[in-house]
Amino acid sequence: MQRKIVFATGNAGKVKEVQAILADLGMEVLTMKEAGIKIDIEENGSTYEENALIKARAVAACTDAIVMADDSGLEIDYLGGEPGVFSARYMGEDTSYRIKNNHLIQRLAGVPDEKRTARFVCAIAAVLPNGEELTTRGIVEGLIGYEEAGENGFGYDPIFYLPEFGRTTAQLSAEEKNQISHRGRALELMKEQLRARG
Ligand code: ITT
Repeated sequence: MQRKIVFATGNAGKVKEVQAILADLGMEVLTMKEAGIKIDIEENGSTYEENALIKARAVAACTDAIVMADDSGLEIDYLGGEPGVFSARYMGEDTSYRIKNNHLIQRLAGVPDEKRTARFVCAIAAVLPNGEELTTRGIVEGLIGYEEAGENGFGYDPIFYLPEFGRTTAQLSAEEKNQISHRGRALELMKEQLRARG
């Protein structure tokens, strides 16, 4: 099997996590940029898996390496699952997460703990050099906090509170987050599938 993986993402926060989680696979993990691939991909799927496959297929057309992609999002039950697959586009791609996070906190003003349930969901897609396509999914359950807390991670991490840790995912170390996160779980499942194929 090819020993090189190109990870199809433009999100620097994801890249850091993915490189740490895949480190023990013994394969070289390159970003699109490092692989010299510069393409714009329209994410027009309606599920995380569809969008992850759209990204992985687009990049697989440009390289012989294994290609993986991540599509993920935050689902808030009180908001009917918003922002979900639109998490990156919520309030506009260029709007800061300080603004997005505080806006979500405002939308949950007065909502008690038991109705603040939410989850991060991550689908990982892989396209192998022989054309085989694989997907895995990971989920982590939590609550939407009352204020932002923590500087680690990225995106919605400062408002995603884990009752069992008493902290947000932005207050966890990188190692702690990767052990319990949606991305960590989905990538562990993907590693198993790759290892099974040698
Ligand atoms: P690529 O498509 O280039 O990978 P993206 O940021 O556009 O980058 P997505 O379409 O998958 O990626 O959007 C996922 C969004 O969900 C991401 O931008 C964050 O806002 C949020 N998100 C996903 N995982 C997260 C995490 O671990 N911590 C905080 N926010 C996360």
